[in-house]
Amino acid sequence: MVVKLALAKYAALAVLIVSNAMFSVCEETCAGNTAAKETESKQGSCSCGMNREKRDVRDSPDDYSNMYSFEKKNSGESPYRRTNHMVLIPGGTFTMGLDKPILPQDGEGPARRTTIDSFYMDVYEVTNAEFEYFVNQTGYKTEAERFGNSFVLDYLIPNKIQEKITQAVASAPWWLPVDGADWRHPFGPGTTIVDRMDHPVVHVSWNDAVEFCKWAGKVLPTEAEWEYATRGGLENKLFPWGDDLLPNGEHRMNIWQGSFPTKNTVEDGFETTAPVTSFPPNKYGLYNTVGNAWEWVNDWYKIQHTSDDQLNPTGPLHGTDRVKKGGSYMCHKSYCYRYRCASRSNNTPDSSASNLGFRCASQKQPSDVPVVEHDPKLK
Ligand SMILES: [Ca+2]
Ligand SMILES: [Ca+2]
Repeated sequence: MVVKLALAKYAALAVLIVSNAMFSVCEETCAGNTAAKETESKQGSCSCGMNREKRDVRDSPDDYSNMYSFEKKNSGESPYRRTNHMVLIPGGTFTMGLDKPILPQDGEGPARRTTIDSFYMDVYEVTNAEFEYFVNQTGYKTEAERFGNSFVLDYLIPNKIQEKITQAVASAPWWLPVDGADWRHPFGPGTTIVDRMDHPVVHVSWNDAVEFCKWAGKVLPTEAEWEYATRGGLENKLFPWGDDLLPNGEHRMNIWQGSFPTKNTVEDGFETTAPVTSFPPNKYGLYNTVGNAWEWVNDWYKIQHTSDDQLNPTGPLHGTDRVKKGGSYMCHKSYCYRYRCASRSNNTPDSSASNLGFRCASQKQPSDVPVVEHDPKLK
């Protein structure tokens, strides 16, 4: 029987044990602080609940990669149109974070002037096609595949699968761990990516994302790089195109319309993930930074920041969770107002879910990767 404890959502110890203790919730983000209590009562659940138990967190991706020796299984070309393009993000100084944070419990503030050197950023979220190409070449198995499960929104799980699930998460009862859910089976066994090869890959952990970027000759962006690139040269705007959610009445990203988590009216055209080429790009030519899939960035997560000026910040030296940015198709303002440039959330590096993906960056001119030009008028 599926156990859902919505009434216990904000219990002090937000750990629900049904059959065995495999999962815990991120108490810090869900519990928040007293100053943020009112906001927090409506927020803080969209990303929690899908942290794995912190039994397998490693301090260094190098430690992790030692577990694998990639085999060159297939050196053929990808049968799909490649979407590994990058764009040069011109260096500059911007205001990172907010002096009046909308979700203070997430560490959105304070604002700090932050200078970023020029770097290259993937134009698109990494797609299923690109990830399959990586897997075909290397034989890589994701953590969800090795753990044997991953988190899926209950609304999207076929009934036959849902009936067998015996665990849920107190802070976010709509997240269910599904045996056999992984990047090839985004909603569980029997589901497929064949009709969504140009959608963002999901069910990839931070560790998986690092391994992909390494294979591609790239790295994960820092949080500051991600936010700088997402803002597209606009200062202090909520979204990559400005402050208006629906400029000229048009949807500009893939989030949730309706009533979360039970009714999605799909006014933006997409119930789950969308092709990574959907919606207009920002002024740096980047697509779907906000919405569609959450995106891992390199930094460890903390919620306290200095207001001092920053130069190419790389985040804390240590931590337990990694930062993710941009929100996803599951975000609704009432529960997860995190589809803004300054929004942030966190998960343990081995966590995975049906709305969490990534894109890569590079500090140097990437080799063997197409670099596209953004409109020079928009510098
Ligand atoms: Ca949508
Ligand atoms: Ca995104």
